[in-house]
Amino acid sequence: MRFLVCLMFLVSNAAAVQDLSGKMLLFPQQTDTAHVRLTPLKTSIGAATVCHRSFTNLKRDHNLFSMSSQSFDNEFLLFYDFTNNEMEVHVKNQKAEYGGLDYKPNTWHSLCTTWDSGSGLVQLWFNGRPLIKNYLSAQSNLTDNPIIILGQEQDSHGGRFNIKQCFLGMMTDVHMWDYVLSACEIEKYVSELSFTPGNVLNWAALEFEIFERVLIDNKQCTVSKLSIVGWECLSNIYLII
Ligand SMILES: *[C@@H]1O[C@H](CO)[C@@H](O)[C@H](O)[C@H]1NC(C)=O
Ligand SMILES: [Ca+2]
Repeated sequence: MRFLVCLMFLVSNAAAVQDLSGKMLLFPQQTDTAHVRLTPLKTSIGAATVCHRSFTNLKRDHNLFSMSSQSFDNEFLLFYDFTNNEMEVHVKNQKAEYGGLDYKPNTWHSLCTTWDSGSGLVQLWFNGRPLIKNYLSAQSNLTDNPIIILGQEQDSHGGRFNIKQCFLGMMTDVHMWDYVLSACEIEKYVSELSFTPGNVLNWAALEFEIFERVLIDNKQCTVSKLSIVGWECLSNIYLII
């Protein structure tokens, strides 16, 4: 009997948190409703790194990662501005723009965004390449009941989606950490080597809820071009082996 209770507990736990390793999310339909809501493991963090890979052929603006709070609809947002070919990073409704990117359609792209409340600096890593650091917002944590959504961009806390900003395509390997990842860790993530999984969002143990038509599919090969892992990084790996 005790064994049975224990087993039931395990089963109900497994239903809430899923290992999405080797899987991707497929957003196949233009809507202002379909989305995925992710539950973070921590809800007040003084620094952040968000990494993910995505694939789309959209010729318009689209959301890549939307975290809202009770205070700001763009508490932490990664958004593509098609008209200006700029990747936008928003923290607490402040915006930094990264232009001149080779954001090719029908290609997997790895993006990592970092922010630290001590310095207030954000930085975007585009396919493993570090871009400039911008000052956005310092001192206060990402907090205030954060709601994290993939597929739609929040203009209110958990809602007010715009069909012209929804994501269409595939997305995988979404991780979030409560610290700024080192260059070496980002290289390992981008090259799909072993890395420390996110401690705020972990793709391999993700609590999430799907609303309407978003599908889970097997991941396709995402490394289009083998990136060169820094020597220091490689030597660390050899040491571990
Ligand atoms: C801010 O986040 C850090 C963790 O990154 C945490 O230790 C601290 O308690 C948070 N501060 C507040 C005011 O919530
Ligand atoms: Ca918004």
